[in-house]
Amino acid sequence: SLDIDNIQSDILVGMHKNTELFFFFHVNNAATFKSKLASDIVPIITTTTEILSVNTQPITAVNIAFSHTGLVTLGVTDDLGDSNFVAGQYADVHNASFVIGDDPSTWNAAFAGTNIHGVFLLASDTAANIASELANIQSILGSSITEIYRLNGAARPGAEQGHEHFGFMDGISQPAVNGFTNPVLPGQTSVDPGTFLLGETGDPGLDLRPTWAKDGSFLVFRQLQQLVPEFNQFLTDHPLDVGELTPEQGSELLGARMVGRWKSGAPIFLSPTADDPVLAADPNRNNNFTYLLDVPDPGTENHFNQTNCPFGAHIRKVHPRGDLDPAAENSHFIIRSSIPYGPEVTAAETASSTTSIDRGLAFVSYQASIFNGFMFLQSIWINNVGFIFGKVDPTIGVDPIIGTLGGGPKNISGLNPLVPVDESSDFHDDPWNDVVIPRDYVISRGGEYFFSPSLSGLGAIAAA
Ligand code: N7H
Repeated sequence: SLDIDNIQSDILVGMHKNTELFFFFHVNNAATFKSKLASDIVPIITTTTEILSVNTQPITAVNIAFSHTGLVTLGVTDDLGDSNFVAGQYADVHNASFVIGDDPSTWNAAFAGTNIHGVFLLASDTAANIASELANIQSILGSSITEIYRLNGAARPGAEQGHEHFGFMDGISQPAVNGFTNPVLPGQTSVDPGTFLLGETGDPGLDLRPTWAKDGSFLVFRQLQQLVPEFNQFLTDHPLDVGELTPEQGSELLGARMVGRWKSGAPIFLSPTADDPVLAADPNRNNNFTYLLDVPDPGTENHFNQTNCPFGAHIRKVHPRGDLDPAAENSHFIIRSSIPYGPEVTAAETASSTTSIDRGLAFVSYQASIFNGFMFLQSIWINNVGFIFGKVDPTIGVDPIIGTLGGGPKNISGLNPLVPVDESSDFHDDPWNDVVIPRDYVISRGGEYFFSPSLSGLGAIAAA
């Protein structure tokens, strides 16, 4: 079993709070910083054990992670065995081999380059608690750090709690971690802890890691802006004309087929024509499916039938349950710990169908290999018009929610459930590509790659 007293809380369970601050900093004085890290910061870092029980949860949970330049600044020169981490996320904007799809001109200046050395994650029930913990940390560290940027995340209010800004329930599907997750829910895939934690069984870089890096994880942070009124206008303008649906229902269906789940969270594969909030709320059923059809000739049907779920639906692109062989699928799991940022859409924004206030998702994923995790999903699956591989249609399209073709229009096949269910149809004709998404509704504002060490690993960094 895992040493969960030594693993930071966000990696395996998340922060379990409704407000979260991402505080990005630069280290000015490494010696002072390291001495305070050992004496005063490590003792306030929240462990996995602490977050698991309400009795031991702190008022404000605190995690810390470092970029590569941050570690170097602190005198840590060990190679962690991850080249994406070493180069930093900004370098991957210009990566010609693996396209994450970002336009550098939309990046927040704070993220451009490698100026960020570390990030504090502070999570609590109220912004006031976070402000007071931040003040505490700033008084401990004094002028040894400078703030570079901050992003305030918060759960959406009222009935939208748990839903991201487009309105879809988030945080439903996570991989189970062998030796940790208990119980494993129906439909959850169990993977080795080394998929997420360095130095554990299944770590793809097991031989490369310095001992102090054990039980740390790479944290990918992305500020993903969402153009909510524009997205809603697109759905309103393109209701799917299927059966007896009203235009409103046709628009709902289009959104659900882009995501792969209804706004409630119910998977469209199990409930293809209408939302099912009871299914959505049942953890024993809401993940219990693959995309393999239960029909007389599934081998053939699975290659072209998109009636229940488009090949390109967001949750199918990033977790193609059963579409690939298990080995190919299971090495690309990430643990997500994202939270929305920014206010609710205003009446003026709705009326004009135009975003004027920045809002979106403060995306966080954990993985033991940035390439196998975030990078692979983003470049080989999400932004690849040919993925899911092996289907009859060779131009499935990019992920309709977060995929990009340089900001331009995206042809996505299978969004309309009435696309051919007959293999003899000419799949190069328009019916496969009958919904064109005119622009991106998710825009990257930048991010960075970090390493979230174990508590003993933080001690080793302080002593470096
Ligand atoms: Fe996604 N969305 O609201 O449409 N995502 N995502 N994501 N995402 C998921 O199952 C969304 C993003 C994954 O196991 C749900 O928990 C939005 C990135 C993975 O079946 C919804 C953004 C990456 C899963 C959304 C965004 C991923 C997942 C369903 C950006 C990886 C689990 C809720 C603004 C690089 C899939 C759930 C599975 C689920 C949305 C970003 C990956 C509703 C709006 C960048 C692996």
